[in-house]
Amino acid sequence: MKKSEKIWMDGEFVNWNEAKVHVLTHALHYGSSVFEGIRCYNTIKGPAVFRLDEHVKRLFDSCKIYRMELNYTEKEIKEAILDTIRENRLKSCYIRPLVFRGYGEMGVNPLNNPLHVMIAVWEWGRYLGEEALEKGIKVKTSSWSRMAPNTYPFLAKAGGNYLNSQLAKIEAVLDGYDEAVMLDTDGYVAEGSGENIFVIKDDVIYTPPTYNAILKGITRDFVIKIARKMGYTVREERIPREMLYIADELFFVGTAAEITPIKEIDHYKIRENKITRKIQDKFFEVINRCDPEYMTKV
Ligand code: PPE
Repeated sequence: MKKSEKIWMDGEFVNWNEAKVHVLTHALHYGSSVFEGIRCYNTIKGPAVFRLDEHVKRLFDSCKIYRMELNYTEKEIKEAILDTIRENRLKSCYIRPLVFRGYGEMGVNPLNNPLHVMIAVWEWGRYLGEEALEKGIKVKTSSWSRMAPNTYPFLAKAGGNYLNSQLAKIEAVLDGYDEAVMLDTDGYVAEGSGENIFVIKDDVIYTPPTYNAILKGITRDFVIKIARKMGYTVREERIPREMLYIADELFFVGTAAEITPIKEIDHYKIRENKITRKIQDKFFEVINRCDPEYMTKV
């Protein structure tokens, strides 16, 4: 990864190389962390953050689910994020706020361990490869299912959830694919290891509903809104696996992945991407012209 200069740790800026934790940090042993992934873009009005309010709200929701009581308000965290971008003098970057249980006691019970917050920013290009946005990617259905209801809460963006994602991603990469599509425990389409998925069939746009073992993605929400504004029918409904194979178009969305077309799934070719392109263009148009409905200036 590309290093920046400073990381915000519990209210102070520390040098990138000195932003360290103890090896007995609770989160290292038990996955007790929640985080966000946000992007700042260089727009015609200067650097601006895409859907900052929504991301910070989701971070606080994740904390609530895991009973992590922050000593900061949402407003303070938003300010800290903007300050961290300014401090590093970056025009566009990826933003990673992380809340984690620290060093103190050992054992599963996390309630007596200190809670820490850090915010890192760095330049991060194309998540799924240089040409992913233009040419599309190859994916496979994972042999691993997304977590079942009442196991790990999927509405929390928690560090531990990404063990499940890692298994799927590792399998996909070792098998020669760019990314995995995961099903829920009933066999319905859920999401990618780090993206939400959309399916287009006969000009109707489908995406799995929030109860289908998915992270309630902020890019997903944006795509649903703008696609409807563009006149498309968007349906949040359960998607059987084979629907992916007969789709006209398929694409992934997420902060890191942005809008990435899928050109092949399980060796079935997906030949079109007309509507995907239109949505992708709209996404970058909203960002580049710094639409105040979605963008917060740094
Ligand atoms: N599902 C998962 C499992 C997921 O991790 C992400 C984001 C999404 C859907 C899309 O959510 P949103 O970013 O709100 O549109 N994944 C983040 C982390 C990726 C990583 O490798 O780290 C991201 O895109 O920032």
